[in-house]
Amino acid sequence: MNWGHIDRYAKSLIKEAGHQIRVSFYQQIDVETKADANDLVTNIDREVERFFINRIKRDFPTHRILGEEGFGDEVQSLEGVIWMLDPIDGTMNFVHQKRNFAISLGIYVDGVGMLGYIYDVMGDDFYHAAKGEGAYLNDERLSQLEITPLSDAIIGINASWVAPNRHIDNEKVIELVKACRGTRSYGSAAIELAHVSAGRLDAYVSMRLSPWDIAGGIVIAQEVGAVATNLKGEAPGLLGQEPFIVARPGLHRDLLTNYIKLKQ
Ligand code: 2AM
Ligand code: CA
Ligand code: CA
Ligand code: CA
Repeated sequence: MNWGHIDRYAKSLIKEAGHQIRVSFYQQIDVETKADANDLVTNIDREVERFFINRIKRDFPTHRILGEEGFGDEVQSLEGVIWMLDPIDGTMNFVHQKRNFAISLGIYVDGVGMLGYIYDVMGDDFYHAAKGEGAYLNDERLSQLEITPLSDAIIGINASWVAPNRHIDNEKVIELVKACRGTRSYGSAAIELAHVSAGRLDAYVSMRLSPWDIAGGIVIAQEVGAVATNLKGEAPGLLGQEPFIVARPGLHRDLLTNYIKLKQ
């Protein structure tokens, strides 16, 4: 497989899609809800996904595509080449803030992440990595992450996990919020993964993410030495929704052992 060619192709496709999204702010954006009133989708999410799929199917007919809006393939196994695509990660930000959203893409072969991309469209920050070749923000290589104690760490976590809920021991989350230096929530899993990879966040935790939210970001994060797993400490399955954590090496173990506890 000519990975250099696929890498250049994917980058140019993402840049073109980013341009389409920026132009879309001059058009009508129709907002609908999906699973619940706060789970948004727009015509632009769908159009951008279809744009990717039409191109990839034309130029790489043997590859499969797993996309959030469902225009791709029904993927039930990780065999072969799979493009895992979120056309807009952070749709609520896209609708309400017109910034802080990203195109997220990971290209996997037999379940192994080969290429990863996160494009913060309005910030024009393009994070990219090829397995074994380091991670980059635009043209700048990202440094390997060093160990940071929890007391000096900023944790990306949604405030809802501090309230009582059925998924996770919120008393432990309250302890975590007190023990760390600070918390942040950006509303785009891909951008939070990019922040961890660039050393601006020390960890990011989410209780329910899909393959397209994290596939690109995992490739980037692993190239700088971050650890990305489910809450059992296993590699994400990438076939369904799962809780997810990514963090600097030592911090990852500390968070899983002492603070992030799933209810039985
Ligand atoms: P999305 O914007 O592509 O839907 C914060 O909401 C983060 O969680 C975003 O990355 C969002 O991706 C993701 N997410 C995953 N499942 C979600 C859901 N059911 N509702 C809202 N956001 C979801
Ligand atoms: Ca969505
Ligand atoms: Ca998403
Ligand atoms: Ca999305």
